[in-house]
Amino acid sequence: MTALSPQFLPEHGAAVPRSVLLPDGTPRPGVVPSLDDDQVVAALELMLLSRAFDEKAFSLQRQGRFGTFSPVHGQEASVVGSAFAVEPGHDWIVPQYRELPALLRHGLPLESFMQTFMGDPRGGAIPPGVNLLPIQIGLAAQLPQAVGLAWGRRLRGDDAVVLVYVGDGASSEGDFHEACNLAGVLRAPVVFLLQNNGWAISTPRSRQSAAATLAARAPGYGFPGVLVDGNDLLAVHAVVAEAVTRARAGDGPTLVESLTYRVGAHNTADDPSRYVPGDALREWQERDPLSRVRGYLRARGSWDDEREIHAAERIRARIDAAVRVVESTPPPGAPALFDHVSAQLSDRQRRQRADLLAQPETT
Ligand SMILES: Cc1ncc(C[n+]2csc(CCOP(=O)(O)OP(=O)(O)O)c2C)c(N)n1
Repeated sequence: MTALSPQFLPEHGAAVPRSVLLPDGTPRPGVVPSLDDDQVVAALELMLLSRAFDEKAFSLQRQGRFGTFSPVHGQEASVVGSAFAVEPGHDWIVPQYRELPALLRHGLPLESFMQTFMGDPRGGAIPPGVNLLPIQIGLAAQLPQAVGLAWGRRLRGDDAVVLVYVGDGASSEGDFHEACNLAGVLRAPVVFLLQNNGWAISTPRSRQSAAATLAARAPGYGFPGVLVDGNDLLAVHAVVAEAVTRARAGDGPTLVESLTYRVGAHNTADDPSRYVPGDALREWQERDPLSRVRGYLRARGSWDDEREIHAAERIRARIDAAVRVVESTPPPGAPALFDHVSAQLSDRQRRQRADLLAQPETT
């Protein structure tokens, strides 16, 4: 039995993805995990934080205290497993917009992320030494930037690797092709983590591409494509770690297709019950990535109910503290709209800023 059998993947074709853990968390015979127990515990706590934050963000959004947010629910193993394969402070992460736990792992304060969604543009400032690009809403625009960043680091003589996230829908954009093509030609040290979560809002994967798998596109660009069970933390970590090793050694890019499922809504403005079939949703709910890691750790004596309760308490306290900090921070004032937009303001922008400052109600 494989961890992700083809019958669970009606719209993904019959290719069998790489897996390490069976759905109950039992390792496949002969597979050596690429993370030790302390690391898996840290990864599980980050997955739990992400799940709790999804709920909090929905609640705050419904109260008018938070903007439009895209939850990670169902994709935690895909995001966290990949993020654990790159080194914070040395490697780079270039997100799409559904990767909060990867950003936290790489050093972004939760408060900064929240500020962005609570209308404070200062949240977009990434602290020095935190190797992240901002979240990207314009689909696939992050990909050419990631390739440029990777190639730039290589030209400067360091061995940093860039991990860039992209959705199945965004992979139909021209920027995806251009980025992969250039990365292959340059042998840029970049790992494309394509999160195939089955949907691009209400457009199913089957309408994105006639290819049996999205990973199958990679050889056309001259580099490997790997299909992995995206609900299997240890499989995602192992596959991305191998791709990072290749990239660091100068052997070029890898396209990793992480097969997962968007169990929740596209975002806080979406109603998936109008288009996601109930039976597919139920099948994927049973494949919960958190339960699989819990099962694995419990069998090794590294997780139990008490640890779960303590982790939940710590997480709740951390999220509540972040909400308090952001909500008690005085707003920056309207002229902040002009800060950090470009290195130097144009004459027109300077005039607009002065006009804004001249208005009595502007703080
Ligand atoms: C260039 C562009 N076109 C359209 C949109 C509107 N849009 C926002 S999210 C989205 C779906 C993206 O799906 P996918 O890349 O699979 O990522 P997911 O949201 O499923 O994680 C679309 C069409 C956009 N943001 N940018």
